Amino acid sequence: MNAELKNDLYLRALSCEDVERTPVWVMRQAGRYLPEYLKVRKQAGDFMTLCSTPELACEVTLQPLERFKLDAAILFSDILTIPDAMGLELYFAAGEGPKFKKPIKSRADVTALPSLDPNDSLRYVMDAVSLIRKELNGRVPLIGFSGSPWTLATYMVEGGGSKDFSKVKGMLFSDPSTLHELLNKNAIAVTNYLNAQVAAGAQSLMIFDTWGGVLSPENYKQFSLQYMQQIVDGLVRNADGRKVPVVLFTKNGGRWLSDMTDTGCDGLGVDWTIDLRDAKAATQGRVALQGNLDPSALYGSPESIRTEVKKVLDSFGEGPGHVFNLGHGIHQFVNPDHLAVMVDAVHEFSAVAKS
Ligand code: 1CP
Repeated sequence: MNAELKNDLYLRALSCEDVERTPVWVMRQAGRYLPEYLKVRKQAGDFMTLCSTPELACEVTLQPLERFKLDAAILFSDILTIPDAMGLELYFAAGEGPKFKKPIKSRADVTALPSLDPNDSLRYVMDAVSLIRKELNGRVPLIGFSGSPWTLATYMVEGGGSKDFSKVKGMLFSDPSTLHELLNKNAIAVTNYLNAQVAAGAQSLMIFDTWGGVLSPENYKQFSLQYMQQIVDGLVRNADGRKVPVVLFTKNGGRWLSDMTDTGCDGLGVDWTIDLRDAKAATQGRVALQGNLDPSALYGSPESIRTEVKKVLDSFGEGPGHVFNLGHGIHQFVNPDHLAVMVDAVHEFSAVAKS
């Protein structure tokens, strides 16, 4: 498992060390836009079987690395494995996205949630991490991940995805102590889950706070950021004699980058609604920045993709601490060849800029 890392650009960039060129990976790089992914998912039968069969999860994790010159692999799994393991029973209704059979409806439901031993009920994730790490054989680092306590709570209370978050926001305003109890349980579960991923071989960690941006500034701090802070404080930050960088990503959280930096994380994922010049000014080199091409730019022509890549690199400008990424996950209907254009352009332009 400890094969030497042949490409550590990603880890070095997250430590704000100098790099020969800007490393690049893509949120949801293993997913539905890839025909080879769809083939394996079909073979698995359904999404959860794919996640819970380590050999298949490993296979789809490695698929994008065969096609594109990426500098990191991300574990193939989902943020909703935690509530599933807590007994909410995740399923995917055709064409409707993730849903829970037993959503949280009351204080009693929150109190009844079991505490998790990630090496027991989420053993399949740890087995996937170990297998992927072995199969990577030091090619690039492996990113482990989880959802933020707030983002997990939105799915747990709404019973699936939501447009207006009426149930979870109803709870926030009318019964905040129940929501805090849920968020605290989620924060403990996420901390243990991420530490178990590191023990199994993850070399960097990312926390996806996809829905933090729907909160007011005050509520963001109280109901999302506070619990990400709790996690950052509880994480193992070194493994195999090397730092395990932690990256926080709040979609639509551009206003709060300075507060997020105060958690002591190593990097921030930045969506495309903020200019990296402003993100840099807000964070003052205290963290690395990961982002932030608009995922829809990949619907444009190859020529326009190259132009947009250059703009993102220029907006970060000189100095260490940049990881190129999309500002959110790659869209399902993007032509994979367009992602190759993006990745190749990052290689070409950032190496020139640094030589
Ligand atoms: O049909 C399919 O194959 C299912 C589509 C899919 C995939 C490919 C889902 C269901 N999850 C995943 C994998 C996944 N999910 C990964 C690993 C892939 C990679 O990055 O290479 C990761 C990191 C996630 C994380 C995730 N799941 C987030 C946070 C990141 C984000 O996109 O904001 C969220 C919010 C989820 C929930 C979820 N799971 C699946 C879907 C379609 C969704 C989103 C539902 C919604 O819009 O509310």
